[in-house]
Amino acid sequence: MTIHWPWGRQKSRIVWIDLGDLGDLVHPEGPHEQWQDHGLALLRTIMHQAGIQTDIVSTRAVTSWEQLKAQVTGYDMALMNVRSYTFPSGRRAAQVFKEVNPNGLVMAGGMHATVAADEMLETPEFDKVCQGPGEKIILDLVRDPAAFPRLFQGRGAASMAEWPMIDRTLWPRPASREVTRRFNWPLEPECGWGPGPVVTLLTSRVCPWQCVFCNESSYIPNIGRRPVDAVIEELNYLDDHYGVGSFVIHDSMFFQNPSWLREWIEKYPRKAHKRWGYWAAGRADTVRQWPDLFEALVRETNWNMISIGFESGSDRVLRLLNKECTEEDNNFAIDLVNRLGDELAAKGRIPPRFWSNIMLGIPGEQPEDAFKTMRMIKRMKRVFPSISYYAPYPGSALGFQLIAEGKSKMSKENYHRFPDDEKVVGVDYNFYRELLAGKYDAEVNAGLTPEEQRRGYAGLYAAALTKA
Ligand code: B12
Ligand code: SF4
Repeated sequence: MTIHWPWGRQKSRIVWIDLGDLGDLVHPEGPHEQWQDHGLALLRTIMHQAGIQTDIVSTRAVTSWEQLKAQVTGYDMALMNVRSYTFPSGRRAAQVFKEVNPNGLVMAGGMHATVAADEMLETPEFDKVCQGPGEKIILDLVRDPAAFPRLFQGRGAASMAEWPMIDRTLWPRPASREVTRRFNWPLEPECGWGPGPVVTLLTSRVCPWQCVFCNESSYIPNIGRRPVDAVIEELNYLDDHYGVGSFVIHDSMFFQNPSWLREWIEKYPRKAHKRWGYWAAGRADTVRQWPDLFEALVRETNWNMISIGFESGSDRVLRLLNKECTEEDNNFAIDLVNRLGDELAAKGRIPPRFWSNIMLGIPGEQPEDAFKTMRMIKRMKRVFPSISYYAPYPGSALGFQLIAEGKSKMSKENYHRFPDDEKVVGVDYNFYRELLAGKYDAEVNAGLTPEEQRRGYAGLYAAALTKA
């Protein structure tokens, strides 16, 4: 039996290995690598409720593979949720696990297993690889792994209404005093979007659009949305137990399904202990399609961090991306949020701000397209720009195409790239570095008002590059 801090004595023969870069829960570089994994929490909750106890370790809570080795010694089974950006740490963790438990089984599922099974199968340490959702299969799998072939299809619930409320105490703990102090475990830390303690939650799982850099609907099966009442009950429960400061709705697309949203507008202000502000995602075209619904969400439910996947300010690139949004849609959403922000700020309320997702370095993008994108960001009065160089992830149509053409620079060793890494062959990254450093401000500022021109100082946009 091994004893390892901070989880204490080994209690089970099964261990979940939470994935991410070494040290992310010891001395994180930024807030987003501290978010917890809902796939892991859901499956672990289901197991514990069925009487199958598990332990947890995390590659994020150690600073070397040797430390992990000591923590995983003595287990019969390891379970992991592998996404493309955690594939390198998942693969390494599987190897470490096998070194110390040669007869132990490693069972992995998750997005990378779903979209890049070939890479999972090339790694001999993965004994079982589950594609797709795992909630209806996890118990059978751990009870009788031998009944499953090496690669198999998972089974999901028809609706998120069937999911249990996740037990957040099953998440890994922050692993240094400094991080523990501000983490609010088992809730999550502030990241600048709203006051802590922060709750992350999901109300829906799949987005029906088909943007070529994402197209989740082609690999995440449809599943009914979580009932509004269950979302509010969970928030109230967490408030009773830990105190809630604000929350983050991790849905890929919150602003869909108008009847659900109307029910949310009707019930959340009335039934929740407080009208906590929250972060959630939408699209510019649907903001334009349902402006009244959007305004009501902002005004009545305190949707004050509005994540929009603008991606580009150029119609030409938006078409290349099959974004199905236009420059006009983007401008409509920007004008509306600017106006609403002014109005709410004048009343002393927290004005809504954009979390604006932007991609640069999209294959086929011309300098003028990129200038338009930067110009678009400057039209936003209140914005956190989240800029990344386009990354060809497997699973997406464009990602698969570039991988097949040999143009992806993302590798098994380094899927999870840093923002300023080069990701696609043939893209002039030097141009983008100079653009973000302000070299082309004259071109970007053309046609903008003096106030808009002043927004964003040299370096701000470079600093806004996110890990991707
Ligand atoms: C929330 C979220 C985030 C959050 C938090 C991530 C976290 N710590 O969990 C944040 C905002 C930080 C984030 C960031 C990014 N994300 Co993200 N994210 C999501 C999102 C919207 C939800 C994830 C989730 O909780 N799903 C719900 C749970 C229940 O599902 P699940 O984890 O997949 O688990 C299920 C199955 O996979 C399976 N399963 C999982 N593990 C196991 C294990 C076993 C043994 C078995 C049998 C089954 C099984 O069963 C589970 C239940 O059904 C997904 C899209 C989506 N709708 O899933 C994208 C997604 C995972 N992200 C993605 C990407 C690309 C990113 C970024 C790189 C984006 C960017 N360019 O910046 C960054 C990278 C972050 C980083 N640097 O670390 C991609 C991953 C693509 C891929 N091929 O892996 C997705 C799929 C979105 C997309 N279509 O592009 N993300
Ligand atoms: S990028 Fe956004 S809108 Fe497009 S498919 Fe993905 S989640 Fe949906």
